[in-house]
Amino acid sequence: MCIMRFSLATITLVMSCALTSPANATVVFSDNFNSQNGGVTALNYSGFSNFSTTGNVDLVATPDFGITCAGGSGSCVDLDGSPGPGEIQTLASFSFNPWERVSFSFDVSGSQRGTLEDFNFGVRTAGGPIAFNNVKVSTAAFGNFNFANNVTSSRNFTGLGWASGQPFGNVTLRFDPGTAGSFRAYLGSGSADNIGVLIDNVSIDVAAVPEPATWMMLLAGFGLVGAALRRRGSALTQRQLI
Ligand SMILES: [Ca+2]
Ligand SMILES: [Ca+2]
Repeated sequence: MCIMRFSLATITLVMSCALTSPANATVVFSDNFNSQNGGVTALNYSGFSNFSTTGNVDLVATPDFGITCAGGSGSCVDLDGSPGPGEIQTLASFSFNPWERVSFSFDVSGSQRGTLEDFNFGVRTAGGPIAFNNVKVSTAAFGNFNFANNVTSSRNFTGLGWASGQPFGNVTLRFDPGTAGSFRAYLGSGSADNIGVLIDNVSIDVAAVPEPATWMMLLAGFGLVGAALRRRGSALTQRQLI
């Protein structure tokens, strides 16, 4: 029985590790815009360190125009420039493999200036279409949304309306790529009246799901169970013979 207790404890340990071990998340990109342009507001800004721009977006430093960026200080991006519409897209592209999970995350708030504003976001593959599996968008404001798998060159989410007073909250797009590839992430607005949603704290991470090491632990655990059961059977046989 001692062998069995040891084995069950081992199994519990292995299963516990498999279920609770954080995925091997690697943050491959993050930008809070706070040091951009020396922390100074710039309308129709296109000098981002990590993003290209299309159309016009504004870099806004708290508390200019009555705007407070995420966390109560620092800078953020108004996606509807002077005027918009505008878009920012990561300069770098980020690679992934089929055993990994990709998450593109950012904080977004309403305009803080009395208008209902739209925005759109997504990812564009840099090396041709890929399978987007287990696509999920999580929002602090409105909960979680799951989407069907498909194979495409870009995964876009458009026409999202954010009320003026909607506070900064996280939005995360995650997907499990079916094949290796790479992508750039973007955020944009369709309106052009100088006032848009505010974006802050953009990040991208790539995590193995599950980690190969976790699978190895699971396989090792199953091996121990098999060995324990074989030893138990052998002991019973010996007792029966005695
Ligand atoms: Ca910021
Ligand atoms: Ca607008």
